[in-house]
Amino acid sequence: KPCILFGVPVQDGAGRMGCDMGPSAFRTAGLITELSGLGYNVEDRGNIVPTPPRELSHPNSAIRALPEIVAWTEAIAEAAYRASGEGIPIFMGGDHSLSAGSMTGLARRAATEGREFFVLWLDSHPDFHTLETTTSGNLHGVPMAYATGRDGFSGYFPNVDVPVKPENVCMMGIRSVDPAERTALATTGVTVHDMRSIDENGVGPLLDGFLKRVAAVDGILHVSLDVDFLDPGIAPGVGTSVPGGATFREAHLIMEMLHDSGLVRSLDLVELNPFLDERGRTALLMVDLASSLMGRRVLDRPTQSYRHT
Ligand code: DIR
Ligand code: MN
Ligand code: MN
Ligand code: MN
Repeated sequence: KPCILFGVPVQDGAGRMGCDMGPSAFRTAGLITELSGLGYNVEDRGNIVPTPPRELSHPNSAIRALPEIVAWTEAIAEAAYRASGEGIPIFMGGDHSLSAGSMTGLARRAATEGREFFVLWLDSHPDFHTLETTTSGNLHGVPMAYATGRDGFSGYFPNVDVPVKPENVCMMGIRSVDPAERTALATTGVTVHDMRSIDENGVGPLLDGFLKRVAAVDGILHVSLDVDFLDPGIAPGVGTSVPGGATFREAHLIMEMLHDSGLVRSLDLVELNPFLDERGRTALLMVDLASSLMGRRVLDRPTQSYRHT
């Protein structure tokens, strides 16, 4: 299957500017060459253009850039739905609000194919605010709540025809949760492996359990990788870094296991802020991780088979 790349230079969902340079940084860091080198047919479809924004306002006056993010979500969801019928879409962000579009577009694709849809969410944040509960007003904090069909988005965001089932979502790396998110997570079926859980169990066994669940029902898997999943020591190029993140090897092990599973159908690379990066090192690391996910390996070795039988 071809890799279909989209730049998504959205930055209005984040609290500071710079994510609009993300797609350029991914291209400059060599993502296309890396994927081609792995044997993929790579199509860079350029940058997504949002639909024209409409006037929209919400009673929560903290919310910033609602019309713009709604416009992005419409365009991204459509691109995600179409491209996932032809290949493996990779969304080069852009802030994490883009996942409102990618997840809902992919969920619709899965439903079209009669397949169960799963999301692996690699982030220090759950991004589980609704429009009512966000206090920062930054809409990169809401995509998971939106895609799982939580209340309060209708009349603002596009209707979610096919919500993501919370019990099909696995979050890893979580270490910054706002009070309203904590309450909501406690009563939904989302699996949350916070950093403590990673410390206690290791990423391998935690991810293995999730991949087995996906494979058992022949599901399709979307991976959403936020730069701030990684420890700020190795990934400084992000506006919302949180100490105590995933190490280089934890992140690569996850990517390698994902590749071996053969279950991944689409990928978001989000929150890269090249203005905050150090000579491109975060961009290069993200490209490295994407390459691992797409099949780069050090040695051939027997792999755990997750294939549905
Ligand atoms: C915080 C930070 N929970 C908020 N969120 C994100 O603003 O709602 N930072 N996504 O990257
Ligand atoms: Mn995020
Ligand atoms: Mn985050
Ligand atoms: Mn069967």
